[in-house]
Amino acid sequence: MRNLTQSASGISQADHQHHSVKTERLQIQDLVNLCAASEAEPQVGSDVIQGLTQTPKTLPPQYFYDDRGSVLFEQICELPEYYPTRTEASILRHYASEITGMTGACELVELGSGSSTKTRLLLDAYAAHAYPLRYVPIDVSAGILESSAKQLLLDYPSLQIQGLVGTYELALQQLTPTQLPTRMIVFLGSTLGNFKPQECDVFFSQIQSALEVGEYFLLGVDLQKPTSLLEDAYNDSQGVTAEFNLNMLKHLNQRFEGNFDTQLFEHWAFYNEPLNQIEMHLRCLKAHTVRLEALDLTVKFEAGETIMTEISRKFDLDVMQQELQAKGLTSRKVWTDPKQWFGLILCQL
Ligand code: AVI
Repeated sequence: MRNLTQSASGISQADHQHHSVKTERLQIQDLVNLCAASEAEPQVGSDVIQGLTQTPKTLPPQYFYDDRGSVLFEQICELPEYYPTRTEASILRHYASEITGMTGACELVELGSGSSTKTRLLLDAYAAHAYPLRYVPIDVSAGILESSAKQLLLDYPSLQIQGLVGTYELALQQLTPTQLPTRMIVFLGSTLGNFKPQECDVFFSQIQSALEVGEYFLLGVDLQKPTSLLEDAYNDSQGVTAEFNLNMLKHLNQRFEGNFDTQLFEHWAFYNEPLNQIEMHLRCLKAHTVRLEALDLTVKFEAGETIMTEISRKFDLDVMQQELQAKGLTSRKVWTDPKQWFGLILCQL
């Protein structure tokens, strides 16, 4: 893979045009700009055009995560109603030593690394086994990836980090062979739940292709539970989830020269029981027209019309293990919390 920086010489360097950074222990490569430059991704915004011109309207959830959206998501994770983050963290706290003991010395690759908070539990466990520490965080937000990586370097003096800014698909294709005995791709937070079944299938195939035989995949999944608990988690009393949802429109304005007025939309989230999924929408309050100049797109909205911005599927552990097995990913062990609200599955190719 092409490296965007010139030389290391032990001094921090930043190439602001490409957001790439390199020091002796930290390297960050911006796959988004690499690909835009090589025209590997010529259709930027075509997903927005497609989503807003169909009925009912949709927008892809990846547009939540500009720098502001990533900060809001971190706030969601701290909310009293939003149980997934703390439940998954409690499982990791209990079982990180067992998980890392099962993999042995291992490079950690994390998809959607964000603030890397839960990853620390795994890094601590690898450090406790006196294993070398190598971490490959992958995130679409350069800002959060860089700031988290720098903090990790301060806290783990022997840690080596190779960050990748880009989509999971791009990053998984770019993984170079690990220098450690094995590798574990980690996908926490039940972000898998934001994929439609067909996308999930494609994603598992990408994981399978990125791993060598014997390497690991650690998956965190939110489990099915009573509707009221689920709906509270996506309709928090402080309105952070509502702001997170509406921020997508601000992101589109900034990214595609748009004129969405967030005052003309409201947050709406509910649990679709037959499909076992939370659905998040933006509901239009008044008929109006929106223009996205950079996409040469004009969109008409009726009062009451909705844009679906996210699904968040809730899983069954047995079914999930069967789906993983169908891709050659054999479940080695499963851990849950006492209420069985969340599950962690360790699989091996
Ligand atoms: C990132 N993902 C797993 C979150 C979820 O719960 O589906 C995103 C989120 N949307 C609203 N709150 C949190």
